Amino acid sequence: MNTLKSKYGNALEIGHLIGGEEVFEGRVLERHNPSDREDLTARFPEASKETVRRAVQVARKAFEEWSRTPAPVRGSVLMNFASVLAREKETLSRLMVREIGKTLKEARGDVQEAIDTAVFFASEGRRLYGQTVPSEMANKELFTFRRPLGVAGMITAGNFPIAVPSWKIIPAVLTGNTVVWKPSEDSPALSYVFVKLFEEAGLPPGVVNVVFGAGKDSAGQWLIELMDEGLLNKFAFTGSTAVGRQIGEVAGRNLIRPTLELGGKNPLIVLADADLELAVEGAWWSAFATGGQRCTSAGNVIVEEPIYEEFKRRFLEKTESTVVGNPLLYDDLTYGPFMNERLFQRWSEHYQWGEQDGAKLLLGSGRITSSNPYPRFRGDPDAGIFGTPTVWEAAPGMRQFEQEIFGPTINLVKAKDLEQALEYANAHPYGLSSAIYTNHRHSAYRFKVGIKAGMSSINNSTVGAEAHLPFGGIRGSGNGTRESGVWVIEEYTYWHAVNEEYSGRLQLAQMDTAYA
Ligand code: UN1
Repeated sequence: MNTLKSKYGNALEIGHLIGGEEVFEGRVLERHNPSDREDLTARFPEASKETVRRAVQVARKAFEEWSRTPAPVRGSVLMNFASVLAREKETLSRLMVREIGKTLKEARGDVQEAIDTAVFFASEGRRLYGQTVPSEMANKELFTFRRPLGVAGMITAGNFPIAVPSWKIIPAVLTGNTVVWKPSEDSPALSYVFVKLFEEAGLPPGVVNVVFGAGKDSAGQWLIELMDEGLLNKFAFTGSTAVGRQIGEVAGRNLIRPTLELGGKNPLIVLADADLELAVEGAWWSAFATGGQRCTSAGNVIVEEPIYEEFKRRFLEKTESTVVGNPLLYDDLTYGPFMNERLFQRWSEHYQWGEQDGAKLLLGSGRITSSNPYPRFRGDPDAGIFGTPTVWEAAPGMRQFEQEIFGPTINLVKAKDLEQALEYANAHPYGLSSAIYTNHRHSAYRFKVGIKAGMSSINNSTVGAEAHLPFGGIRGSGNGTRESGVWVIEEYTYWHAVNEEYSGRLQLAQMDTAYA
């Protein structure tokens, strides 16, 4: 690693990390702060298929020793990692503000989530229990052991550049697997530093390897192809549903069970008996936290008819208080820039669909620039990629209602009653997060059993999952696998059943008495 001068701090000149060595192979790409597109955070290479293959081979070799290292010892490396991350929390958070444009407050939360995950799994190393199982026969004992799968390929998005990789890498490593990770091209410096800090905490070289790339025909694709060559034993992915399906297909024909955390179009229902102030604030934060660039961001706020107009008035008023700007220069922002131009382009398109499908624009005007100013903008709008908070009135059946937009846009949707609200809440292809605001216990119960989602909040936001609860979705949001908490251990291990015979005879189950 070399450091280079950049506008607001140093930039890193980094290579892939393979077996603890830094490998400078491939065309060099650059990452700039999306708030000003000038501040360089990293110069990083694009891995060829051969480079990715080498990383996989190194991970296979490292597996031999790491899988035999006792789980409590692996856990102690995680404990050290938690301390190192805590020591570097502020530096990492500030780098995150520069590299992906999160507000400092949210960036700190992102790093904290990784610290909490490391602490949680550090002690799981002492609890990686198997079972003893009674045998049908005397003088025989049966056991189960958890065994690691092997080499896990991972591809992650840039919106939670420390937290989400930690949900994957930490349990994978704790259970004795080794990793080849292709992080987002939006967060190369953070990904590099994450692995360097892990190695500083005592992780042996080759246990976690990083290969960089960007775009379609690149490191991520090579990793998927290497899975198809039979070189991987596990795959974990956070990103779009389309890519998730492709990974699912390749994994399926290779008999690998992938972990897929995909898109969302998360509904938030507000019933007439709700605490309106709480609901307005919760819906607003669910829509605009991280500028809507969360898979858990709310997509549709479904409001019961009697309070619809009142909710709309208050919600628009609240949305008008949203402060947007450059998070490197200002602290009190709701959100910063889009992470990249591609996400911005996708978001801009919804302005056309909205109109075409008959949705009604209540607030918002697209990209913030000096000729399209936003009154509560802080900084230089022309320098970065910023969008106005945007509110539509929409209905089921519209693209606006059904498709993930991944930006600061929310739809208000009117429903007759709870039953219709539930029907609408399920009328999209996803099933990740969801929420309801109500003071009625039975309505909350009806929602809990009727909603099709992996995660639900009662009187709280769709975003902000805790680090030790199972995270994940159903339908278009994933394949039912879960990250976080003890549940994720199932994703990185298989059960090994062992029987031990003490009788001195050939004793077999389900055999006639001649063998008993
Ligand atoms: C994501 O957007 O991929 O629950 C993850 C939340 C965050 C994680 C979001 N803790 O909103």
